[in-house]
Amino acid sequence: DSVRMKWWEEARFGMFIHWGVYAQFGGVYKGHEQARGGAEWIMNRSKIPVDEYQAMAKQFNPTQYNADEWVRMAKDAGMKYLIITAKHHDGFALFETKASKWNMVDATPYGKDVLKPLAEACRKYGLKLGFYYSQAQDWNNPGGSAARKLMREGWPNPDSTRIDDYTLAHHGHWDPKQETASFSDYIKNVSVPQVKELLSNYGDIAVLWWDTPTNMTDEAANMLQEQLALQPNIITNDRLKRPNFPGDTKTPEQKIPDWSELEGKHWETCMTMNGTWGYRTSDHKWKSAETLIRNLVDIASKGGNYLLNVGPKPDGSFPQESIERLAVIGKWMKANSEA
Ligand code: FUL
Repeated sequence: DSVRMKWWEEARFGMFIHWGVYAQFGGVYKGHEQARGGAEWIMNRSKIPVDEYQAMAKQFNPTQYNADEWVRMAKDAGMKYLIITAKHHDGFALFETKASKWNMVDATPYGKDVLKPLAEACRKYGLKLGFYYSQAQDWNNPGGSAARKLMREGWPNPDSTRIDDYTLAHHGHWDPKQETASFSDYIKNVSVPQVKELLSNYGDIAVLWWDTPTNMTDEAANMLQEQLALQPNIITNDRLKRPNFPGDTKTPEQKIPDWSELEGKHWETCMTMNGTWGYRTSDHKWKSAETLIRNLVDIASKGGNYLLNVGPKPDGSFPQESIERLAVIGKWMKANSEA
């Protein structure tokens, strides 16, 4: 075990990437700013019907996507690993999959698996690659779960009371299409096969980053965990299912834990550079490069890792503000490294 965790203990710094169809909205639905949460939550927060959300993928054509450039920027910033949302809560797979048509190859004009070139670039530059996978929550593949968020205080939709009543009566769902399969069918037919694909088709995968165990059962968690045997050295976090599946790492979100709080444990603080994980046009609350460097030093000195997020634009490029901050961090890293 200590051998398996060694690279992770030494890594200290990684890049998180949140990218998917939600980038296409940029936090705006029908002219209305999304009221709460990260922009990757827009489908749930604004209760966008399944057909409408899926139609947006027909415009998702990231012609500026350049995996080599992404990984080079991470490497130049001093990052040692990269974790990308292979599938976030909107259920959209950035990869080629036989388990659902709701994926980059079949549902977009771009028509290509974007994880393949990323895996190649990571090999080329010597970065470890990890996949974020929303195993339970899925708002497009039928049977997936949905966190119960209401609209009332948020989006000013004249229909919001009706939609909220429906959502309360339907375990967080807002579109009948979401409930045309059972959760266990979803796990069997989408989640498990996709995890199998992710752990089989991209070479060495260093991390599987589970998220939001809404509705998870021990049975479902066991089925997913069994797939990890495909990558014997893989490291997983604590978000598969609570409490029986602790994984290898703790995942404080948007905060740096107090000294001693996580002593003796493996932990990784994930954090946004502005206020959102997925791309949002109106979010200008960027942390300064100095703040980000201080966070990294603080976290490293306490024995943790810093997983710093970039939310690429729909065209596949990084926001300019992220590029600038990565460059400043990289300069500081070079000036302060022993080598
Ligand atoms: C959360 C998710 O719901 C957010 O969208 C984001 O992915 C964050 C890292 O984890 O729980």
